[in-house]
Amino acid sequence: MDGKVKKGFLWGTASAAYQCEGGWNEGGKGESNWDQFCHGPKNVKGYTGDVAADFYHRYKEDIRLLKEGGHNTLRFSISWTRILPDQSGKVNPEGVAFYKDVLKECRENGITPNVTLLHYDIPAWLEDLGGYANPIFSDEFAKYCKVVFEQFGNEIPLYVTINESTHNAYCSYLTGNYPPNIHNVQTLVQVCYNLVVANAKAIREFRKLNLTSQVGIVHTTNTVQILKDTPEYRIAQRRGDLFKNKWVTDPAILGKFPEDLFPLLEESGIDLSFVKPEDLDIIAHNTIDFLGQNCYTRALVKPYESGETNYYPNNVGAGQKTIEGYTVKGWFQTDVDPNTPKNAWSREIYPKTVYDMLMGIKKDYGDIPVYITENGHALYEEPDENGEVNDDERIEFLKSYLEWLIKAQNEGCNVKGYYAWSTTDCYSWINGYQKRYGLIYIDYDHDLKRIPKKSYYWYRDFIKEHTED
Ligand code: BGP
Repeated sequence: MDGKVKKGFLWGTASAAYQCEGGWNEGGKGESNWDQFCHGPKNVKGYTGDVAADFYHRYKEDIRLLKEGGHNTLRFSISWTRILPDQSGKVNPEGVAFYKDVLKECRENGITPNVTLLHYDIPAWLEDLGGYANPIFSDEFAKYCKVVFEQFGNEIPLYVTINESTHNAYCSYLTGNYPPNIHNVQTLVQVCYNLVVANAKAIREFRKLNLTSQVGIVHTTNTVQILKDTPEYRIAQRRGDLFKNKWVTDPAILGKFPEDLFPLLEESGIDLSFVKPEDLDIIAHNTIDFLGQNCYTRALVKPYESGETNYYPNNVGAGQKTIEGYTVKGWFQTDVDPNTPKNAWSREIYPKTVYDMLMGIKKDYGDIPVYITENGHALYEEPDENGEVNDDERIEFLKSYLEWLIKAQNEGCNVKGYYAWSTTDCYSWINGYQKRYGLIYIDYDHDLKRIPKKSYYWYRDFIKEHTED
């Protein structure tokens, strides 16, 4: 496959505060739920983001590397507790100054910042009050967003309210591998709802300021596919799509929940008394300007057979042979295609999913601008005897996904940017540091030295060769 993307396309990489910043208690930062969890007894593996890739102290070096790598954008997130360290709501000037410096560095290096306000790390005090499950969550989140919009205004051209609300909710309230480590389907549904409301309330604050910036949400659309075309499989596919995607993207883009969602939830025994008409009104009037899509793989589903509702991630790596997946009682469960390759964390490698996803968005939502806000390949890796990291497998992965992306843009999809996950190696939630995604290697044993991998140079050349003049 050949082809180029249109001029002005954003090419970059992505990261998140807890995973790359470090400096967990520096500069007046308050404690987050991830600090609390990683320092507590439930963190059985013992890894923390206390230092991570030390972006907090080395952002200048990292941003310079991005420029040299031909990037024109960077996606990163703001740590809520760096801006508002405690419940008083008092702004931390050192936290604001840190992000102002990062933004300045981006500007001076021709890097457009794409900034996420919530990438999994909420204040520990809020977590102690029930976190996402507490109905006050959406108001607290909107208050924090208002501060960020006021402090940074048009310095940030692309704001993302929330990263992967449902994935976060499934891990936190279904699998229980993320804090607060709960398994409760009723609470899960309420959390997903609260996050939809939180997104809309944040957008309401954004609109009040009449900024020239744009605001979006980042979702991970696993395009839901089936291996058999029967009525039962098609029902499972629709239910999978509701569960995986539509209860985030429909309200964010169309301003309303899918019509079949609430009846199906009630049929499954969920008490929906937390749904409030005033929330639905806020959702209806506060929709996004663009959609961020994290794209790793598709979701293959089949009709429900047995088992309780759960999500089975693979935080073990090569030692775990079962495929990551879902069971949603009465709705659907994960299917497996034995013929496709899987990575060491049992995730299916299926490059065409980016094309299918972009085509699906075009069909369901028309021309809404889309950014692929994450796409990447996890590997166990270390430098060879020459000190080089030859990640040919990652290059193959990125190349194949990008070819499908270019094809989708050439066929009329409004995709405007692409971010490889991740900028440097960083903390992988629960997995720790052996699971690497970066285009830049971090030598954790030698002062966090940065070593651009082969994929970093490959990406630089790919950008040059595949962008229209
Ligand atoms: C996405 C998250 C990222 C990142 C990535 C890889 O879901 O938005 O923060 O972690 O997945 O996930 P993992 O590190 O679990 O492999």
